[in-house]
Amino acid sequence: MEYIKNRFYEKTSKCITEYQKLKAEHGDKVLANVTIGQVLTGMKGIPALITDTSKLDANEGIRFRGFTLGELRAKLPRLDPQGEPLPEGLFYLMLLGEIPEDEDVANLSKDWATRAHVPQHVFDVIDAMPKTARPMTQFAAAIVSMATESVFQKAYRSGVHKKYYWDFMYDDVMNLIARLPRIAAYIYRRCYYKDKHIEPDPRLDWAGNLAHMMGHDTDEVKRLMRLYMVIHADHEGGNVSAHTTHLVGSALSNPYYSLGAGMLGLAGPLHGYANQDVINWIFELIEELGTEEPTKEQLAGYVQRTLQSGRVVPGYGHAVLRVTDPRFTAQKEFADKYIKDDKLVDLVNNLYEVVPPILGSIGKISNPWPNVDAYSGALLYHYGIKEHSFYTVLFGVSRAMGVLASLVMDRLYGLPIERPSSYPLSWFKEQAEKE
Ligand code: HAX
Repeated sequence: MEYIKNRFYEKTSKCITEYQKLKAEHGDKVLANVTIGQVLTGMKGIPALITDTSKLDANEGIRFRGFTLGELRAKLPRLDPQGEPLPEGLFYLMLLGEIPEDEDVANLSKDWATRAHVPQHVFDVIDAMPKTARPMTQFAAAIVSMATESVFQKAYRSGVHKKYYWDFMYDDVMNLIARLPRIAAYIYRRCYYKDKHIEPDPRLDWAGNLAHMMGHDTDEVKRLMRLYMVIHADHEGGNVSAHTTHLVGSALSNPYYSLGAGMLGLAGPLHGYANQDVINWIFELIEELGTEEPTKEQLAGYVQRTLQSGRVVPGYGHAVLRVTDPRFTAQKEFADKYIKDDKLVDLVNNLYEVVPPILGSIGKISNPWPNVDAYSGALLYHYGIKEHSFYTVLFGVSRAMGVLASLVMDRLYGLPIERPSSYPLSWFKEQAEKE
């Protein structure tokens, strides 16, 4: 499947010159003034990272290489004309900047299937942990333990010229993405199905195989898994999982270390763990209210109690978005189309009516609208994937595609080690008091 790699090089290597020219000729150009407020609120809005794979607009949501989610769901290749696009197609688009043909996607599926063998020691590392270890702990440890396989690391140590780093990085990245479904499914079957593992089926697509190995081998779950893997894949470069992967990679750490670090960021409650928190919070709600079909007044009361107890309402709010997340809408459309009479899905839909006005009325919350995590658990639960402590692993399998595509580009551009400046709090106070 060398042609994908060659095309990637042909297309992206042109940008190396642009990058070098920008650096040499326009290095002094001022992009933006940084306010103390931006620094104190998590560096929001500071243009500081190069990410080509996707761009997030506050009022529109994510665009992958210029395409909205809706456009991609119509344009990317799929197995069934009525089904969801294959994540392989999205990866191709993120990497190359062009919509693939059916054949390209089929080739990528085959390429990943041939790279999917997971070394035994990775399973041994997972098995060394108690089954009660959080699935994200097992997932990140498994990823890091695969660094023994890193061709990038071997090449670096053998003294290869830095202009070829991207080439080895590409192979590591493809191997890594190819193996993630097997690792995720292994953790799933280990934790919840008494170690009764299911072998991969190399004829299946990447997401379909994940559903198969998890033991949810129906067309419906495969369709959901393809949607899930597409919508979670990337959210520009500043989110915690993407930024961490990129930052660790900037030290020329191998992609196994970089992604492992990124996944540990994803495991935080304000990021990817929110997809578990939402379901936990909803089950607590059902327990406290004593009904699976609460009224909107009951829901509003529960939301108020959550806020009064100093907690966040999980699945709502966003650091960049200021509208309902299109990834939420894509899942809602999916549910509206395929799911009838599901109390959990109905409850999630009712929360969508109840929560935003309450959060909006507080005043300090920048975005009262739902994000991707508000819906995903209800869909997985509906289709029988009820083990919510696993949900962030699924997010991680998908997110790997975006952050690793970017990592190959980072090495092709030859991006330097990242090193922003820090100051004591007193320095910021002095700046504030200056004229
Ligand atoms: N419930 C209650 N309070 C909220 C809130 C929510 N859903 N969202 C924001 N706030 C609060 C913040 O905690 C902050 O309070 P303080 O000033 O007291 O510290 C205030 O409103 C201002 O925050 P903000 O500017 O609106 O939001 P941030 O950019 O700081 O944070 C978060 C963005 C997504 C982390 C935030 O909205 C949140 O905690 N949401 C709930 C958790 C969640 O759903 N996370 C997943 C986000 C999507 C994602 O990354 N998925 O992986």
